[in-house]
Amino acid sequence: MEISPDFHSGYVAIIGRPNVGKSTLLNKALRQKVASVSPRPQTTRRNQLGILTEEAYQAIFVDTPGIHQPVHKLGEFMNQSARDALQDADVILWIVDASQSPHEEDRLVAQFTAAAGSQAPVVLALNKADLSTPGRLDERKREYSSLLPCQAVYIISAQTGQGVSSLMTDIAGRLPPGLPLYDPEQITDLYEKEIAADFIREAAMMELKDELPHSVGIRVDEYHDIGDTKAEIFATLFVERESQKPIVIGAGASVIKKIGEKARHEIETLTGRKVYLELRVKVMKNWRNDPSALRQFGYQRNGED
Ligand SMILES: Nc1nc2c(ncn2[C@@H]2O[C@H](COP(=O)(O)OP(=O)(O)OP(=O)(O)O)[C@@H](O)[C@H]2O)c(=O)[nH]1
Ligand SMILES: [Mg+2]
Repeated sequence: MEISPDFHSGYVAIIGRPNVGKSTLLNKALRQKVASVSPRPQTTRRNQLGILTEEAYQAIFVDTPGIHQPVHKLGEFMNQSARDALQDADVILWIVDASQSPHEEDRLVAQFTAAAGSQAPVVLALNKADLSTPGRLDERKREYSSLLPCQAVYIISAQTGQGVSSLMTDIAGRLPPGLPLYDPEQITDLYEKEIAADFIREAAMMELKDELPHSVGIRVDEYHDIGDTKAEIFATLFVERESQKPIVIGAGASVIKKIGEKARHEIETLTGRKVYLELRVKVMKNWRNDPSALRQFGYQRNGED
């Protein structure tokens, strides 16, 4: 790829409260699914880069966990990850759900962003426009932009793609001049093994109800590529209580089978390989408050052992 002398590159922190569509937008921008998405809040648990290299720019998006009121060490880690992304950002892309008025957590996002003291411009994206009407959107635009000074406001649907290319053009125009920071072929910073763990958790989020999806932690125990066309993956789903184990397994292993099928399909699409996936379920008491368990699941900040 030939790099033009007026190339631009930089980091774009995608921030917002849980469930507003941050990861959906990342996947849409990259035209490929690398980040897990689910209808439940707190799907994303750690920062993930999504690298978009176009002819004139490289935008390094940082998908972050939704900012919320934490009740576990895991939640504190998640909020801190989002704050780290704010520190390093050249552009802050604040996503909100345009089908709803601001929540308490949206105010928390605004506070965190203001407190980060970043010089980076804030671009507000009112997402899920497909669920709203033009009159309502005007009202939401006023409500959200009163929470934090924003340099630009876009109305988008990360799901349908409406408004996404105008938003990308705006962001590209705000990136500082500079050479690409990543190989133009690279799409994300996570290994396939880590994305596989996220896709298994995404499938668990879809299949399980109430608090249970949030109690699940995934460890990929073995990941073997077999030639160029196959992969073999062995993973463990950890739950927090003995009583949760039979629910995750389901009658006749029906639930764990469904989780496995969904996850296998996503991993096959990502890797282009035929995947053999074996899942088992174990209990690790109160792991969301256990620093060593959090490390095992990859929930640790850069530079921390
Ligand atoms: N109708 C509609 N649904 C959307 C849109 N964008 C995202 N969603 C849905 O909203 C839900 C949450 O999407 P995610 O991308 O996981 O949201 P997130 O902000 O990354 O959430 P966390 O990772 O929990 O912080 C999913 O069910 C998406 O399909 C949109 O533009 N329109
Ligand atoms: Mg997410």
